[in-house]
Amino acid sequence: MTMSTRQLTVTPVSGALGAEIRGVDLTDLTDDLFERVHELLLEHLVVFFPDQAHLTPEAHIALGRRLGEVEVHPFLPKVEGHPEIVVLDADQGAKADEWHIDVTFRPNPPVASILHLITCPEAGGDTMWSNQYLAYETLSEPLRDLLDGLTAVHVLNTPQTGEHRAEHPVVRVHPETGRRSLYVTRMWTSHIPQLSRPESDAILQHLFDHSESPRFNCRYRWRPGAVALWDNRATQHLAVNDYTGPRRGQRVTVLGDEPTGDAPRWKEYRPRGDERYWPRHVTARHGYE
Ligand SMILES: O=C(O)CCC(=O)C(=O)O
Repeated sequence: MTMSTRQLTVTPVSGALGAEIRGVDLTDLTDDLFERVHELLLEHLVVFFPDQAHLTPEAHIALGRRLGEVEVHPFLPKVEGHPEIVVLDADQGAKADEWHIDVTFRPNPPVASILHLITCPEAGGDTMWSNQYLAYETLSEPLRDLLDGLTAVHVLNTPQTGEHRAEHPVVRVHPETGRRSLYVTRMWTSHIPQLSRPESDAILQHLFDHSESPRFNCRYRWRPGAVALWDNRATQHLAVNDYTGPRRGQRVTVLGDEPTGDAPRWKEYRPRGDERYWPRHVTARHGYE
């Protein structure tokens, strides 16, 4: 159902998460309007602002700064003169077509991201998000109880980037809403250190499949100039790679958070005898193959 509050029109994108907000000019956000947008972000997890082609780099960065510290990304290409804005250009290989939470291989992954799509295909190139509160809440009680007491290791390892690695709770507690969400992701999570290798592989595989399920998803059809603002603490996302031709976006990323959850209830798993420990769920990024 579409809801109009004062000058805003809010239209849910799916039953799981996401809302399109009309009636906002992101270059001219009053404090009151920003507060409303922030509330809508916490409620819907990803909010979309169509028709923002006039958004300047300065206004894009300023919106990020209202939410927290703006990241200067260590290796992605940037907009000239604006190191706070990364360029995601499909022609340069930026096709993030695997489910992920942004940058979980660092100790302080982003709170939020703001993507301004400048150029997009006539059809295709949609982005999907998945609600990780629902992913957690729909697990059985015994599995939730187990996961509440575990951590997971997240790894990026490529020749260009070197190795980045961080350990976070498998279930995190959102610092603003107090809700629990699942916090593992196919792109970066390598293993659960308290479990044996086959246990970790099997449980992670189940959690990846479950957390990406269509019943927790929304899908956004871009038009040039639209902006998406998402909460990286309770969502995953993927860009659908079903197009050819140009697709180019500019992203500001907001930092200022360290994932917290329950303390781990068990020590690290100790392999017995000559048992080999490396997790099986690895990709080329992790360098274990
Ligand atoms: O290109 C997109 O739609 C999503 C990009 C993405 O995955 C990201 O900014 O982390």
